[in-house]
Amino acid sequence: MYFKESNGFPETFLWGSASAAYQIEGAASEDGKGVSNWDQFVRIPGKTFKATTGDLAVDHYHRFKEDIALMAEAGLKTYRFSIAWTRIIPDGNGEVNEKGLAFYDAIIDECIKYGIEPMVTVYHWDMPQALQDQYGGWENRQIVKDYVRYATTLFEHFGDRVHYWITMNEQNVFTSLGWLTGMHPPGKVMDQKMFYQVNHHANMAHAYSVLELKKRYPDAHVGASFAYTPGYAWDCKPINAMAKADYDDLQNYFWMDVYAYGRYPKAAIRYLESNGIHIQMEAEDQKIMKQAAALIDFMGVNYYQTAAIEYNPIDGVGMSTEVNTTGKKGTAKEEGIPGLYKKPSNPYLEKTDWDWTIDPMGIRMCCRDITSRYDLPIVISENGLGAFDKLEEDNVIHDPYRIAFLEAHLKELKKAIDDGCDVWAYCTWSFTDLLSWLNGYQKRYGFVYVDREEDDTTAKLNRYKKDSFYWYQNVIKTNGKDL
Ligand code: BGP
Repeated sequence: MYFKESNGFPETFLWGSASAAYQIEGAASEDGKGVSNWDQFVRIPGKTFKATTGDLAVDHYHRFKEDIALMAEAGLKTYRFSIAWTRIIPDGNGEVNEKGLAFYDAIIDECIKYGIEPMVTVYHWDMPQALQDQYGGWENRQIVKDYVRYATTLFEHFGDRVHYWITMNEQNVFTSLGWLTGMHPPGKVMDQKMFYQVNHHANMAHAYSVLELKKRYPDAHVGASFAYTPGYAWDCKPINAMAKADYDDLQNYFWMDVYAYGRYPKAAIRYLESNGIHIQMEAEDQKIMKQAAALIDFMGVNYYQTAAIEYNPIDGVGMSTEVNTTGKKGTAKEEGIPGLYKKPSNPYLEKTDWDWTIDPMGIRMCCRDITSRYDLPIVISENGLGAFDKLEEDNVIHDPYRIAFLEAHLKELKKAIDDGCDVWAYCTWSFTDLLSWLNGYQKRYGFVYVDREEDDTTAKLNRYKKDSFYWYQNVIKTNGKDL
């Protein structure tokens, strides 16, 4: 829709940036931290670009004061970060580690000192390896109890100062990559039954923790962050429009409907059952899912790209177990689900060097769809551009491509707000450069350059502000008025 005048961003808008513990902290075995599934998985040859690990990452563990001071200089209103379960309960379900709590106390207090609202992700993929070894981690229903105990420990300890909580980061991604494509731990390939079961356990872990949080802090704001890739029907052939409906039910609403309505989409469940996949539920599950759905305050959206959706014949392409992790454009492969849909390359959109489509309008599509379907407030919990950056003489970094990317997305987000979407926050991915799970350190996202490459031994770890730092600083200062 078109509006003659824009109301712009609300005065209370939370301009922010996001990170995740494994990607930023380092200090992998300090102060009692336990081993996570990622600490272990990255050691399997061939899993990550140039065998990178988060052992050192960008050493945020020791440099968080410097990093948060830079956030304050940029004017951030919120900082979204995740807590490493292995720092709080090193073996997943045993003793609580006071030093772990103290580390996040210090981060939270540092944020508050500068008037930055801490936004905490309970789980951003790094599960204690001990739980994998004890009972198979997410594959066992026991994880729900252990997760809820861990989450409740956080709510009780930090809930007096943290008003925004994200239970799960991209549940759709860690389950799909963990049990379908094998690219994330535990590295299982096309174990469809387990994938849906694991996902259900994650739904219950989310739901029970929402209830525990609201018992203690009824005014806390809580949601989950969904990796939302809106789909466009390839053309106006009805079969492609139906493929898009299938895609939405199985790839998007399969998660968002659970968070917002407490139920799975009917057509998706019918499809799974007709393929012999029956999600095992306990008697109370549906009731608990609904109770949690009634209590969530926002839909968290990690938005990076859109997909074109075309009908895929029964003998068509399957899921790809390879992705472009090198930054050599054009190396990603088409993928899909035979008999339902596939995702051909969209000829109308540019792509990043890692073959992610660049589609600013997609962020508005996300907001519009969530508003129409769920009428929930929205937190954009991630959005950003992974790119090669160059540190030049005098330690300057010119990244006009990142500024153009973010600016175009913010213009569309502003339109979404004019459309009536209740958007509370926008977090860029990321603030400093950090480790990209599978793509090493060369795929950079930050406003602040971190002087390191793949090899830990040559890492200098100095922080340098990129041009985009100053650009974002001005956007925040003017509350997006100049966009
Ligand atoms: C999201 C994750 C983030 C981050 C981001 C960029 O899926 O929540 O943790 O990594 O994507 O992805 P990548 O590092 O693969 O480029």
